[in-house]
Amino acid sequence: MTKNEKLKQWVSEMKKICTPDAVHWCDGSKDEYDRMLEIMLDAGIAMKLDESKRPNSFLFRSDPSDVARVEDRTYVASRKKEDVGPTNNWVEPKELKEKMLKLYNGCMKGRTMYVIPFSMGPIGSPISKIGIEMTDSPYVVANMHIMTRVGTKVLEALGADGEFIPCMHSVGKPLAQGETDNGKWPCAPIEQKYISHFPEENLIWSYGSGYGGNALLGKKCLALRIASVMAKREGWMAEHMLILRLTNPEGRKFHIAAAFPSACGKTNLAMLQPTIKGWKCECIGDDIAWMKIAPDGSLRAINPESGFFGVAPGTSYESNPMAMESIRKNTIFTNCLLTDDNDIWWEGIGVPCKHGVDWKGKEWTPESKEKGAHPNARFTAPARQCPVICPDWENPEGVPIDIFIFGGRRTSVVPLVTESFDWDHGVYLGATAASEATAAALDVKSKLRRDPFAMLPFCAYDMGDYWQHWFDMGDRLGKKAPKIFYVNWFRKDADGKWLWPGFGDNSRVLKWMCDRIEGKAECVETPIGRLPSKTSLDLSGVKVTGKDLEELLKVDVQAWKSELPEIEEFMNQFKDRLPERMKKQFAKMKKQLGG
Ligand code: OXD
Ligand code: MN
Repeated sequence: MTKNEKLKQWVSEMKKICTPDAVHWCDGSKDEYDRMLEIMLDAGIAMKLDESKRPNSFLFRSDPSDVARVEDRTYVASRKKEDVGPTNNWVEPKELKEKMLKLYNGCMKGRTMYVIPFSMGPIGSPISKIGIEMTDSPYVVANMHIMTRVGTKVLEALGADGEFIPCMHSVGKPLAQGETDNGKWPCAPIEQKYISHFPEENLIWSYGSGYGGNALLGKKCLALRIASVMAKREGWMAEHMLILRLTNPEGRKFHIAAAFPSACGKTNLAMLQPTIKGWKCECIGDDIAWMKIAPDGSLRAINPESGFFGVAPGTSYESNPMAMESIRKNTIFTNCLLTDDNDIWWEGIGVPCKHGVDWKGKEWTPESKEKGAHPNARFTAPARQCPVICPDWENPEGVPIDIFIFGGRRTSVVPLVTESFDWDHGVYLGATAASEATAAALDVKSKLRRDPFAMLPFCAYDMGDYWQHWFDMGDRLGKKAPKIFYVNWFRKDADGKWLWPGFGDNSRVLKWMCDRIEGKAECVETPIGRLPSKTSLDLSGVKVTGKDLEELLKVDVQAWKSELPEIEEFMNQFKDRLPERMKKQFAKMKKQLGG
């Protein structure tokens, strides 16, 4: 229990509304984790995997309607509509609360309400924040144990009058007297799902979904949406970025934070195994970075999470051996295929599967029409299990960021790597980032999606104001501002063949960036930014033909020019919130492209 009156009051208030059968305060212990899994094994919604192959690991199958984030059902309820801008769903806060209170009323009948005290970031770090999630889902409790720091030590850090971010969650499936889940993943129908944010109150209310970012509220809801608003208010940064450390053969350490939209290989890059001799890469985080300017003027980053909630399909010993090692034990799998020998499998795991049970619980063979694993099937694994986790990954002071990278999945037009001319141009590159479709959100259908800073689904205030915040941070960082680059690993030739080997060979591009910082690598000036000169990329031992390299580093001025009207239209939606400095960047780009 806690001495924090505000917390006690909130718990008792929500208990009255949700009427759970019991309340359990989570202590974060291993016993508690085991108990959650036991409850779910008994309810028939968890399966224990083979102990010798995958120790202490479990498989869940969600309801087919509850497999990803639901952007259409995600709301930002600021007091003023104009503050959320055109990229968020706005509802008047009072109206949304009234609607949701009706749903919360009695929603935990037959279930236990778990109170999860959690810290985003190492407990006690000047960059960390405390959240309290209330949930009726043992699946959420177990996942939060992995993804955040949970338990009594957080309540101790909170003390009697510390600040916390209240995160309310229910799966929205009360149980009648004697009813059990009986093998069925509990959730509410799509039209009753609400993932709601009240930024002025630092408050999160989620109802109806038990899955991922909709339910593990520390992640997208707190560490990105609510934190984005707090960061703007308080002068720091909450970004959808991986963090890694790259050490060169001379021992100099570079810290890189990189933003890519969902399903662009962020986890792969975060755990990169360099193919160039003498370079070492270590992972600090794979999804979110919180950054503050330290007293020495450097930008210091922490990973607020303590686990990986990674997309399983496509993960293999070839694409990401370090992720495969991270998930060998103590891992929760969701919506993967179950093999006949009680292990997991998914498309792109690198080994064949002849027979199994698919993510919907149906018999599956390679001849089946449907996929064995859902494209957004996930693993939840402790970060400490990653063999290349950086020794400083829990350093409360964070690591100093030298390089920002933006990117997206573009099969054409965008070259392998571009260095921005300066900070403002880098902000323009981040703002105009675009990617081709993803499976991480249920309801995103358009082919090319502009996803500024990979924050489109996660920035909970006007995107124009967010860009201004980036310009302001650049001013404050001055000479200590990280260099900004834009990358695209996904170029294809006219026959649909990948032009760049990717994966470990992406280290060659990172090396070029580090060498640029040290003034050791050449570049060529182009209208869109600085690109590597043909000889400055280290391609020793890799098979990239001269023709492919030329294509990878080509700037097709005509193609870039043809995207300008759409970029202009995209920017103009922010009306008077579009920063003057962004308009200037656009005009400059247009001029440079001869438009
Ligand atoms: C994620 C996402 O799950 O970005 O990380 O959708
Ligand atoms: Mn993400």
